[in-house]
Amino acid sequence: MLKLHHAPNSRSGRIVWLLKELDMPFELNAMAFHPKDLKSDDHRARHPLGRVPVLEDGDVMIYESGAIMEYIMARYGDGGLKPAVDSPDFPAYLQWFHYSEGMVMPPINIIMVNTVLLPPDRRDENALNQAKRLLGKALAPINEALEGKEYLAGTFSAADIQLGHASIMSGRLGMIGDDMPNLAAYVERLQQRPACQEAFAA
Ligand SMILES: N[C@@H](CCC(=O)N[C@@H](CS)C(=O)NCC(=O)O)C(=O)O
Repeated sequence: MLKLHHAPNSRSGRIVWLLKELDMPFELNAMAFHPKDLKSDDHRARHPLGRVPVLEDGDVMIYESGAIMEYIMARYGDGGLKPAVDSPDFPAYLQWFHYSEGMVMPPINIIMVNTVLLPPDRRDENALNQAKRLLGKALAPINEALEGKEYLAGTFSAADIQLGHASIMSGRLGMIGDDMPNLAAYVERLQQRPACQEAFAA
């Protein structure tokens, strides 16, 4: 059975979300989001940086949330949650799937570091403000792309998990303003999905 190495309120929720959407059984190794677990010798043997998510599948050990999503869909997804290669939705699927780690998560990381993770005396106000501006700029095209649409690439797909998760995080950081109504409605829509709710509760 697949085993997901997980910490709450982290990107490993994306994998829980995907597995729940696919209705696949899996074992969860729920660690604390704390160096005592993430930087332990056991976990560093799974991921050299001591990060999550990591997926274990028999002899396979794989990290990077996007790679894990693709791995699960390719081996077990039966063509679901991803447009076919010759579908007109396929380029948008690829673009938005990768936009999550490429454009949205980098400023989110800086915001998290300078609000939650570092002690107040080590936080950098300039870096925080710059990251907030960058995140606002990165979210605007998602809001535009969602004009008149429910999902990013045709019907609900793994791009909506990968970038949807980052969008929900952005909302929690107070970064989805009144000027982004499509994105706000999208986040609401995603949060109605039972698999999304289970992922954020895991
Ligand atoms: N690009 C990686 C990022 C992995 C990552 O940074 N995970 C965070 C949780 S969201 C983590 O494990 N942080 C713990 C740490 O930095 O010590 C992915 O998408 O899996």
